[in-house]
Amino acid sequence: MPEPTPSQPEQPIVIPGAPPHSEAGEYLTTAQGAPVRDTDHSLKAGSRGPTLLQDHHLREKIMHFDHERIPERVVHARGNAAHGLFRSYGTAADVCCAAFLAADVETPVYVRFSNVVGSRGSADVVRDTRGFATKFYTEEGVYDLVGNNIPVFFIQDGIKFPDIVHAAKPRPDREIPQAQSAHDTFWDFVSLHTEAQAHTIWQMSDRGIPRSHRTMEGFGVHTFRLVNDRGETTLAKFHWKPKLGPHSVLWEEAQVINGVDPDFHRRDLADAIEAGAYPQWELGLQTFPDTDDQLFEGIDLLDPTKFVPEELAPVQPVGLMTLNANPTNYFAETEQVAFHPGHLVPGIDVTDDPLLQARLFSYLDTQLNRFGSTNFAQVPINRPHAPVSSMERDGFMQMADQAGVAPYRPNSLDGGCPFTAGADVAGRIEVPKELPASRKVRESPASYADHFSQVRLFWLSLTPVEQEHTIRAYTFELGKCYEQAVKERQLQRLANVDPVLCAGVAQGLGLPAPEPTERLADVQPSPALSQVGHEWPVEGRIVGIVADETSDLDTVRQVREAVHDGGLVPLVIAPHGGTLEDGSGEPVVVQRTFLTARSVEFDAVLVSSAPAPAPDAVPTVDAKARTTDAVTDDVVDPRVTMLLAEAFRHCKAIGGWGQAEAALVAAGCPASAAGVVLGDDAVRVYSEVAGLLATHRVWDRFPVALPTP
Ligand code: HDE
Repeated sequence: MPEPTPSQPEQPIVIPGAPPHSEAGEYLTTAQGAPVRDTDHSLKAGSRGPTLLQDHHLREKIMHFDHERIPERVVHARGNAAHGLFRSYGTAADVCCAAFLAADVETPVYVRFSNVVGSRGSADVVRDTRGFATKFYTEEGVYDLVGNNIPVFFIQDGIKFPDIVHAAKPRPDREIPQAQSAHDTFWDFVSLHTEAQAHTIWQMSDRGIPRSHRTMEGFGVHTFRLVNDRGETTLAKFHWKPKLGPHSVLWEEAQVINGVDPDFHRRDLADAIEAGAYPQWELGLQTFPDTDDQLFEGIDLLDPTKFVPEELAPVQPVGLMTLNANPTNYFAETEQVAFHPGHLVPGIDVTDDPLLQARLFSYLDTQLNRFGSTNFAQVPINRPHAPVSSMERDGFMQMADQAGVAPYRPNSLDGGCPFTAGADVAGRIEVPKELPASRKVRESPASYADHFSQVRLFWLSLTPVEQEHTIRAYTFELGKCYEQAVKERQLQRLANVDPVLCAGVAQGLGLPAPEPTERLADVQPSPALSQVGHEWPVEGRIVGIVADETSDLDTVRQVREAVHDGGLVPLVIAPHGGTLEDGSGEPVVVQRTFLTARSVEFDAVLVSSAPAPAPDAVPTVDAKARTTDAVTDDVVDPRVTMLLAEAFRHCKAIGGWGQAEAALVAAGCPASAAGVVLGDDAVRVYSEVAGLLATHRVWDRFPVALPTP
């Protein structure tokens, strides 16, 4: 009998001498490493003859290609991701013993942002909820915080998840519409399941169309149970706060973006990281005493359609996450990353929230479907950075060369290894919590019956301009429905939220505004819910600079440098690609042309000239961009006037010098309007524009008039 040997951590097989897979080899090879001389012609009986079955290279190449796809995620199919680092402040140590939350601990992370409804190839900036899933590779194992950008969810019990998803996904008969909720089945479901109104109003607000993943908040949604070193428990909600602040696009921008750049969010994140403008989020905790009733200020902490206003429980920062590297391979990393809300580490436990409980079932199942194997945890992006010493064995695509002869416990042959962790460690994940005596029932607690008070709270916390956007979003979505009964039912739900909201939507739909069927809740607004009225850092924001050969290029160079030095991204927009030159100084490199630029890409626009129509402007087509009848001849390139008119309409800060005013006049933008800065000192003009950008948009350019009920 051999001597007992302890089990080894599972490791992928490393055969001595096997080099890593690479496309930079000396020559093309088959999957077996044999040299390939010709990959363009299959092996045939003569140049016109039938293909020979013996062509192994052909069969291998085609077989592999045929199997390149794995099933896309049933929800959150469209996503993009980045690597980064989480550095903990240590401020959570009193409530949570997780090693990665101890002071100054640095933990690698992989974060995947996603849209919920659309398929993998759908457009980015649709109105939808966004996923915000973070994998922390901690020294105690993988911890996944699988959250969204909205702190409440559609349903209170996970058993309804297939129903809401079937309702939100395209209709089963025609498979339309793609990636949006503006259709009958969605509104049918959410108006019948009134608990869904809590989530829906967030989605209809500007939160449903984020400007960037970099300007998105994240929420763990459920309440979790934290445990400290002394075994004491605290209930907590997780928050991600973006350093750049939470910002959104306008609906018209979103519609344009989905046409001109369906990969807008994906490109934005990757470009920012590549440019070194690393996005950052602070992780924060709202904490609550772990009382028997699991209520806080009357709010049921187990009801995932409820949030706790920050004014009642401030978000306490516990660490900073920086995303600093793009993935090398989309499929290997972003498509194969497998999150699970049950991937927990000592110090963090789940609660009895029935939505969370159902999620604990779902994610393993979904990974089995996607990977076709139980061994997905061995894919490099999913591998814990902590040693793995499980007794799970074999299965499809087993990568680990597991040593030891006794994959069972107890054993004496492998020296009893691996030993189980002590209660001091593992007991911090599965907290021995007493449960009240109860009956086996299919029902919800009475507190779950309140479906409108927080919807009203959210509505009343928005500024008028955000309320106006929300009214328009509901009106757009319901306006796309065919079924009159669905529209009327949803209007009835809005009547239970607020008369102004209901009147605005009713007006747009051409329907009478119904009376509420419930007494309107008396709630205290939470200013923290509004995205307007604060100032935020402007680093990483995009500034377009319109220029041509008539511009003073020295000034353009200076402004570009000032934008760059401020940590923003300057993009020169010119009549043609290549460079602008004036015979002195460095040529000015052009990043966008009048043809390729569209206003929606820029957070602010600077104008250094009034460029005449470029040779590639097509008068009969591009003249459609003309915004005022007063202009009879195009003195300014119509693509430039369109860019300015759109930026103006979308409340973006606009600055100009030189002949800029002529361009603005041609675009129909009054130079005296709020947020239009003209002057001779271009750098000064820019710095005023950057100041305006701190509030994201010039909100007071167009005063808001809300309907009267
Ligand atoms: Fe998910 N969810 N979910 N979910 N979810 C999935 O798992 C599910 C819920 C969230 O980037 C799936 O790996 C059920 C809430 C994110 O890979 C699936 C229920 C929240 C992602 C699944 C919920 C989320 C998913 C599909 C109700 C916010 C993308 C692919 C009980 C807190 C993760 C996958 C990524 C993905 C099921 C509710 C967030 C099918 C059954 C609430 C961010 O397993």
